[in-house]
Amino acid sequence: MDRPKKSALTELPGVELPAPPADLLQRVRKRRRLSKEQYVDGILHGDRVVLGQAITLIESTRRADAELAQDILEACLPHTGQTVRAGITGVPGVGKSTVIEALGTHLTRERGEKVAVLAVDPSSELSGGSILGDKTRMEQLAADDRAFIRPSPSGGSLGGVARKTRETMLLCEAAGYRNVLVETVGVGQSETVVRSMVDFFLLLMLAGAGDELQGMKRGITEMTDLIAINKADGDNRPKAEMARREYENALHLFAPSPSGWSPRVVTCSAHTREGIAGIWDVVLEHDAALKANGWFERRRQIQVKRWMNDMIEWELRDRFRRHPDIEARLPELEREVAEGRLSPFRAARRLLDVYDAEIKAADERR
Ligand SMILES: Nc1nc2c(ncn2[C@@H]2O[C@H](COP(=O)(O)OP(=O)(O)OP(=O)(O)O)[C@@H](O)[C@H]2O)c(=O)[nH]1
Ligand SMILES: [Mg+2]
Repeated sequence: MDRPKKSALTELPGVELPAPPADLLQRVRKRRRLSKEQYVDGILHGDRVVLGQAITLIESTRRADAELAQDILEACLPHTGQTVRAGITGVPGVGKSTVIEALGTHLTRERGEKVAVLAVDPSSELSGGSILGDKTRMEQLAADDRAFIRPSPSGGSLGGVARKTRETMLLCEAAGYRNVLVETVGVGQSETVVRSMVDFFLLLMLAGAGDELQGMKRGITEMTDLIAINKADGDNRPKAEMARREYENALHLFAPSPSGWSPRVVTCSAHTREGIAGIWDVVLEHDAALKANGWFERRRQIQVKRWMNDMIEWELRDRFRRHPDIEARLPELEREVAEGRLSPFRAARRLLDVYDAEIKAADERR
């Protein structure tokens, strides 16, 4: 286990005490709110309980928690980045969670590495969390000391969910998880958002599921580094192999990505685990190729710039909506727009003017 012998939580100056029982320590920690230093120390020592609590701060809607979370994040930032970040997508039922279980245990058992499993699922408030509901699909990984599984943060917009997942990813990296797998539901915009936070994007497909070109929309193939036809086991094997060749041919129709990487197509079975190690080999090959030609660094720079801009937009929207004058006037103006008495353009302008005036007044008071 990577847990430290001593951390700020267990250390008493000058006294050597036997470590308290783990469950007691866990209960005490749960009740106490730690200082920033204690959180950071715990995370950097790979303490899973402290890591979990820090993530809870990131997910909290309380202002004080959010500020503490940002302080912790900033202190952890220098210890992040030396990692492999992979996103996994595919239609519901394709086997994302089962593949993650297989990939994750390949990493922990065969490669002896730590892995964090996160998710972006903006619908998780309704469904109760995609990964949590799937813990049975990740039984081995959930019981593995080298793995850390965190369900999708719930509540809020896709942007809010993505922001929290990004920050969670960084804390996990600081805690020594050198591989991060992010599962996303294969619907809506969440793939684009996950693509913008990972280095490698894996699309899972099924053979013979009707439309062979399911998901082969331009957008998704441009984002994809590897297509894996899952459930290539039993009677399904020949069909999967056929689908693999079809996808491979279809991919030739698209121009290669600017990074120089041409997407691959493989078959795999999360049940028999055939092809699972091969998927990770492709991830590592991609990692090495893009590091060699400079695209790895370039993409990460693009991603952090986008992150900064997302933060600005998110924060501006939040400040605007929480402003008392806006809160007071918004319902009335919405009603007028809905009833056709005011154009949406004019209503938006009016609210923005109110906000501008408020900022000007605040500036003058300073
Ligand atoms: N035969 C076979 N079945 C598989 C394989 N991988 C997954 N399954 C089964 O397919 C079903 C769906 O698997 P999940 O891993 O939950 O799929 P998912 O994509 O995570 O689904 P959502 O989270 O609902 O989007 C389960 O019954 C799995 O046991 C495989 O390689 N072979
Ligand atoms: Mg799943």
